This record gives sequence, C-alpha cells and structure tokens, in this order.
Amino acid sequence: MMAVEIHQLSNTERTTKITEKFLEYSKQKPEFYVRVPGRVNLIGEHIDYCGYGVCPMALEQDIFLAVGTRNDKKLILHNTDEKFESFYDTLDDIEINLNDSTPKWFQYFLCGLKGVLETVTEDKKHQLKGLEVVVDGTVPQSAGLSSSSALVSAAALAASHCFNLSLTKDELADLCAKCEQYIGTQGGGMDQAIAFLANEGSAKLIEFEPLRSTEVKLPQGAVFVIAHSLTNLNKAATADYNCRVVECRLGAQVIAKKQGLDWTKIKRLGDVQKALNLNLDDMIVLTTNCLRETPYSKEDVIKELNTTSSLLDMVSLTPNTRNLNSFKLLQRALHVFNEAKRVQEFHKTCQEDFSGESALITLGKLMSESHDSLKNLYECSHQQLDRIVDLAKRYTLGTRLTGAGWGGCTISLLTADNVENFKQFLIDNYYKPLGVTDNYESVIFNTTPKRGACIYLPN
Ligand code: ADP
Ligand code: NG1
Ligand code: MG
Repeated sequence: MMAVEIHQLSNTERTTKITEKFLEYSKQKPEFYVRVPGRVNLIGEHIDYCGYGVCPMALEQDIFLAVGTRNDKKLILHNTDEKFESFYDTLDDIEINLNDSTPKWFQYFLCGLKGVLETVTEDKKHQLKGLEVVVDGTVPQSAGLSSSSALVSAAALAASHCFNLSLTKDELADLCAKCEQYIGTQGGGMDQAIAFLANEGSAKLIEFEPLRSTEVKLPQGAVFVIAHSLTNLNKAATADYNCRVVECRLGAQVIAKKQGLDWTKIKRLGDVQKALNLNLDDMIVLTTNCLRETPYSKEDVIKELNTTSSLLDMVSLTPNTRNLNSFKLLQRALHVFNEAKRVQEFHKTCQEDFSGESALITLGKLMSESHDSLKNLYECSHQQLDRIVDLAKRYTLGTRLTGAGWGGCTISLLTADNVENFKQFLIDNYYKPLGVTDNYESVIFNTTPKRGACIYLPN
C-alpha cells in the first residue's frame, strides 16, 4: 500500500500565478499544493462498471490546487477560471443537492471532501481544520479526459493531507470511485484509479475487485495523439451514461435469471461470468442465446425477471433511469464482452512484442474495432467523433473515441513519421471548416504517460 508522494514545489509560471491568486484571496501563502492528472483511455471503454479491466494512461493536463488550512471549519473554494464562482460552506454541513440540472463545479469538489469526511470518526470530527483552496485546471472539460475525477480526487487528496489521515493511493482510488457517484453517475473506478496509480512512462492495466494495476509498456515507435471533436457532454447532466450502466445490469440480470441464479444478487456482467465460471467466448455465446436484439420495454424486463416495478426500481435502476422505457440488452452486453477481450489482447500484444511493427498494427486494429463497437453496439459516439475517426484512417493505425463519449475526444495510434501530416490534415479538413483559426495545439496534441497524483510543499 503506497503513500502519495510528496515533492518540493518547483517555481513555474503556473505555480507563481496560483500562489498569487491564493495570496490575493486569503492574505497568506498556500501550505501545500495538490496535482491530479486527467487520463486518456487507450482501450476498454464502458466496461469498468461491468467489472472488467481497462487500459488508461495519465495525462500532462491536470487539476492543480493551492491549499491553506483554517482554524474555523469553513470551506472556501476559488477557481482561476472566472466562469467558476467562489463557493463558501462549512465542513459540518456538506450536502450535494442534485436537481435535474448540470451539477455545479464545486459539487465535484464536495464529492471528494464528503468521501474523506466519511472516514473520520465522530469523536475526531471536532479536531478538523477548515480549508481554503484555489483550483486551476488544464484538463479539457466534459471531453472524456476525466476532468471530473481529477477534481474529485484532488479534493479528496487535499482533505486527506489536511486532516492528517495518510490515506494510501489504493485507499484514495477506491474512496474516490465511490464518492464521485454522489454527482449522480454510477461510474466504475477507472478514472480515479489511474489518477492515483499512474507511473510516468507507462500505461496501466487497471483491474477491479480487488483493485490491481499492472504496468503496460507501449511498443517502441507508438505515438498517441488526442483530437478534440469540439463537442462536449457533461456526464452527470443527462441520463445517457447511467442508461448504459443500467442496460448492462439488466442484461446481466436477465442472463442470470435464465441460468437459474438469484438475479437480485447480480449487479454487473462480470458478476454473471464469475457465478457461471465461464470464459468470455462462452459468455458471448450465452448472451446471444439469452438476450434478444429488439429493445426491451420496462414491462418486458419485469416479465423476464418475474418481478415488480418497485423491486426493479430499487435493485436495478438509478433515479434518472426509472422513467426510461427502452433498453437494448443484447447489443450492450456484446460490446462489453468483446471489449473485455480486446483489452486482454491489447495487453498481451504490449507484453509480447515490445519493439515490432506488427504490434503497432495489432494495437491499431483493436482500437478501430473498439470504436466501431462503441458506435454501433453501444451507441455512445457522436457524428463529429465519427468524422474524425473517418478522416484519421488516412494517417493512423487506429482511432477511437475515448472516455464516455457522446462528444469529447478521440485517441489515435500512429507512427512518428505520420504525426505532423495527420495533424495538418485534421486542421485543414476538420478544424478550419469548423471555424478554428489558431491555437491548434489546444485541440490536437501528442500525449505520453505521465505520473499520478502527488502533493507539493512550498520551498
Ligand atoms: P469529463 O469527461 O471531463 O470527466 P464530466 O462531464 O464528467 O467530464 O465532468 C466535467 C465537469 O467537471 C465540469 O462541467 C465541471 O463542473 C467540473 N470541472 C472539471 N474541470 C474543472 C475545473 N478546472 N474547474 C472547475 N470545474 C471543473
Ligand atoms: P468520463 O468520460 O471521463 O467522465 C466515464 C467514467 C468511467 C468510464 C468511462 C467510459 C466516471 C467518473 N467516469 O469517464 O468510469 O466508465 O466513462 O469507459 O464515471
Ligand atoms: Mg467525468
């Protein structure tokens, strides 16, 4: 169990700027700083919440906090981006009230803080100090690069350090995966795990229950380029994300019921596989036999499970999916089992063939297949993402949407000799027609694996 690393802060333009902002607001210097990176997922999309392994790497883009403690129990949050207004609260009174609108920025911070406060016993709560924080973020927002989890995780790390709790990286990853759910999405834990467990220079195979991470050395000559489609979706603002979580859960439960298992004990497709002790290929055959292609209405699911609407609401659905009446179970489950296989093959290829050109071709092919499946079976792409994927075929070995989708970014695998041509091709054929005339490096950029979360102390 590893502790989060603590380093000495080096002075850069950015650290000077955030320190000055902090001084301006609180009239004192920050006591410590927190950095948590965003991530790009190379392969394994929408399967973490089904219990399957994924392969992300940490980004250079991050959430950076300047933090000071207070002797009262106040929480004061500021943001260097003026569109995010300052927020004032007290530690005794953390509530994340979600109505039907898009969550507020500070509610992501509150998720992390609430998660950490829940680990503090009642008799210790009176000793806690308040916090004043300035947030500075460079992760593109609502674009599948996990700005949300970087913010939640940064808040949790700041609180853990401030309250002297010394939570380990694994504990923080688990805690943040759970507490980000206070924002309303039932995510699977990939983003928070890579945020804490990443090492510079390698991607990671992240597996769950128990949380494990294995280094994935990417083949020599592999270059990864992220391209922003200029469309966004805040995942907690609509039911799209939870709808997919629930479709997978219902698929798992219908298969379980047909196989004579207690369906109420099954939450994820990975749970049925474990309970039946089958391999992924067997699961694909079983899924095709147990589920049908036409969508299921809520009534159809109730009949399949021989249950009631209220039990289904309680056991299987989320508050924002209870009113839905069309669930595609076969398509979603087939995506999940095949994507889980692609992750295994991706990892195996990186292990076996570290230098060969054929490895790059295999990885690219797996990424392209992943995108096709997300577009056609999982229906979480966007026409702008599909357009980039089509244009990218000319220069890349494989391109796919990354993160939850419905907008956001693509990740491409290519060889170094094609990088500049690819970027120029997208600038000319994608970005310029959409009105982008400069600052192209903010929408299309190379990425290499960076390290995970850490704390910095001032000099
Ligand atoms: P992502 O794909 O980036 O994780 P989400 O939709 O899950 O997208 O979360 C995006 C939300 O996270 C933003 O709408 C905002 O509320 C919050 N957020 C992310 N980065 C910042 C930041 N730098 N400052 C304030 N809030 C941020
Ligand atoms: P993004 O798009 O970064 O919000 C989400 C989930 C992940 C994972 C991916 C899809 C959260 C915090 N993140 O990421 O767990 O399911 O979608 O693979 O819910
Ligand atoms: Mg997110």
